[in-house]
Parts: sequence; structure tokens; C-alpha cells
Amino acid sequence: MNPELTSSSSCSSSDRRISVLARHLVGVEMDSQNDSISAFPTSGSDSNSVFSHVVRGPEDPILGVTVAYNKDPSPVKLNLGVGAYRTEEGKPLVLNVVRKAEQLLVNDRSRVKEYLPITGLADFNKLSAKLMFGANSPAIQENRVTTVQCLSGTGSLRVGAEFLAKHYHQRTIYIPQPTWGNHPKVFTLAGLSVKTYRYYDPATRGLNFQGLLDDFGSAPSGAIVLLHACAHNPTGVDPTVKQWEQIRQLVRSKGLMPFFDSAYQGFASGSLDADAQPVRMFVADGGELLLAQSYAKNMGLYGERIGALSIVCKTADVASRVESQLKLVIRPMYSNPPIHGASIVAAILKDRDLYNEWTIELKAMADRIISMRHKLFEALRARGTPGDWSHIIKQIGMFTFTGLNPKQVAFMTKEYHIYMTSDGRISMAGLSSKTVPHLADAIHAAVTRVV
Ligand code: PLA
Repeated sequence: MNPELTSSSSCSSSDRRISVLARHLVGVEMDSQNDSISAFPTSGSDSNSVFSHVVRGPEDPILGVTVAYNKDPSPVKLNLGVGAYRTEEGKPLVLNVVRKAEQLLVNDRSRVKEYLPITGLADFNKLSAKLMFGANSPAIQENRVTTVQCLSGTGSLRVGAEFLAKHYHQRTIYIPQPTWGNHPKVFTLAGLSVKTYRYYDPATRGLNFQGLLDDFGSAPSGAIVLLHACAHNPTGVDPTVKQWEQIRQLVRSKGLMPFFDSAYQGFASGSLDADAQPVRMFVADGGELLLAQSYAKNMGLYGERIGALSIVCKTADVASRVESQLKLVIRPMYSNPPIHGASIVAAILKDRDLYNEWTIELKAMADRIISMRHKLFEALRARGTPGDWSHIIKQIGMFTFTGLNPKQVAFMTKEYHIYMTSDGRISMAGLSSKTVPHLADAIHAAVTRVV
């Protein structure tokens, strides 16, 4: 038996906790020999700490860019690291429709702050499934979809991955090369084994379609494949509809399990339905899949941490058993999800006027990003910057994968105070008409002066 669980030692471990708390509160050290209290050294060596062996971890490759940016006092500094939308004035944007929905929620005195069910807000879940799979989706009508509210896209991926690690016969997940930097960590920590498939061809700055097909073709039957639903991060390169159809056929014929990550619905084309098309093609064939949805970008609800995991199953009975197991994954992880973001999303999705207003604001965000692509492309052309920069206008979604190397990125940060991830990805959503010339100057200097 674990000695920690015996009553006498649990007593001593609670004593220990009390003594740690006492030390923390009064800044004194309990002498373990005679329980007398002695002065606690307030500075100097950390050799008293049981954590003194802990080494400093690295900053996150994406969120760490913001940490570095915040420390820079330069007035011309520019953060193009994290994918967060900014206005033409360079400010974060709270959508008008979100403000309206929040006002409705505040005015509704019948609303309470009780716990949500483990699976989250029921309305939110139904409406999220409908948003991606479509109003007339047979899978929804046949109750073959289970949807659970999760902590934004990341939390949805993690819950889905933990479910797969526990209940699916194949533990290997293939992720695109390259992909969002957090994917390998999320999946590995959930208990899956991560492999990559070819996706991006640096020579063409486009899709390595043959490489993708070959890698899916040689993956073991049943393996999980992570697919970016649209606006691939970081490359901005998506398959065409025709290519998606070929991918679908191969995935189904090999019995691979698709896991869609949809963090940018509406940001690729400006249309929620058009961006949902690849996922809908996979649902239409009657096969099974997982989907992680995020409202961080398309509703600007970054900090509300609101998203959903859907699992499309073959039958209603399987879906309901799957849901019962998702609850067992979620309950010990965070018990149940937060209520505010889900209530905002549900209010918008269920009201025709609010929904329409949202689609207009979303399209405006997508259009502003596209106009930044054109402005940056033109600015480089005007400067005669060496190289073919047409990928800036061809790539899709929030990011441009510039092709700048880590040395050039470091140069731009040092000399121009422009912050971006070291793989050369820039968030087009962080640019404005005013900052385009500064970025173009920096890129021009980097490619002409740094090899
Ligand atoms: N999936 C992909 C492909 C993403 O790009 C992101 C966010 C997420 C999931 C997770 O988003 P969420 O948990 O906030 O819903 N990627 C950002 C932010 C925008 C980040 O790294 O956390 C990025 O800059 O890449």
C-alpha cells in the first residue's frame, strides 16, 4: 500500500503542508528537528529549496515573441508573432456583435453562474456542430455527432487526443510538416505518438501534394491524421477542393482517422460555409472523424478560451457512448468549462440578426488581412526587393510564411524591432497600412544584407 495513503502519514503530510504554509506566511523556517522557529534566509543561495535543481524552461516559440516584444521600449516596435487580429490603428478588436451579445447577457437577470455540465453549454454545442457541418447535415440529424465544449482550440485538441489515446486502437498521429508549434506537444502529452507527413515544399512555396499522398499511402492502416481545416498555420497553403477530394478518398480507403483542427473558419475566404467545405466533404461520406473548433480568431474571443470538440460516429448509440467517455476525460482535467464565452457564442449563433452581423464583421477582418497582403507585396515590388514575393498574395489566412531564415528574422528584430517567429512566419493580421513600409524596409534590408 502506498504509505502516503495511510492515516498516520497523511496526518504528517498535512502537518508538512501546514508548516510550508506557515513559512510562506511569516517568512520563517520551521526547524524540522525540534519544531522551533528560526530566521528564514530571505536572499542569497537557493540551496534550501527542494526545487533548486529546476532548470529554467525555454519561452514558448510563439507566445515568447510577445514576451520579448513587451520588453522592447522602441516606439517603432511591431509584433507580428502571435496570430491576433489588430485594427488599422494597431489595436485589439472586440467585435461589435460580441459587445451586443454581452449586453444581452448582462441585462438578462435570469442568468446565473451555476456550474455548466461536464460537456458544457448544450445550445453552444449544438450550434457549433451546425456551424461546421451545416444546417442540413445528416450526421447531426441522425444524432451521430457528439459535441463537447472545451477550452478553445487547444483544449479541444487535447481532450480529443486523450480520448483517442484511451479508446482508439492506433496511437500514432501524423501531423503536417510544418505545423502549429503546439501540436506535437499537445499530442505527445496526451499519450499519442507523433509522426509527420510532407506538406509544404519550400522550393515552390506551395503544397507538396505528391509527398502528402505518398506519406498517407505508407502510413499504417488506422493511423490518425491531423488536418488543418483551412488557412494552414504557419504556411498559409491549403489544398484545392479537388486535392481535398483526393485526400479524402485516400484517407477513407486506408481507414485513416481524420482529426480536423479548425482554428480559422471564416478567415481563409471570408465565408464560414466555404471554409467548412473540406470538413463537410469528409462528413458527407458517412465516415468517422474528430474536429477541434476555436472561436478565438473568428469571433475575437481569444481570452475567453471557447471552443468545441466534435466526434462524428457511425451511429447514435456509438456517439452517446463516446460522449460518456469524453466526460470521464474532462472531469478530472478541469471538471467543467467556463460559461461566459459559450454564452456569447450561443447568443450570436442562435439569433439571425446577430449571426448576420457577425458574418459581416468577420468578412471585414478577412478582407483587411487580404488588403495587407497586397500592400506588402506592392511595397516590396516598389523597393525592388530581390526574389519572388507572389506567395504573399497567394497564401491564405492569418499568416504569410515568408521564407526568411532565422538569421534574417533575428536581424529584423534587432535592427527594426519587428517581432516574428524564427521560422519566418508573420501575422498579417498584426499589420496596418501605417506599418507596411517599415516591414517592407526591414525585409528589403534583411534579404539584401543577411544571407
Ligand atoms: N490550432 C491552430 C492551427 C492554431 O494556429 C492555434 C492558435 C490553435 C489551434 C489554438 O488556438 P486557441 O487555443 O487559442 O483556440 N495559434 C496562434 C496562437 C494564433 C497560439 O500559438 O497559441 C498562433 O499564433 O499560432
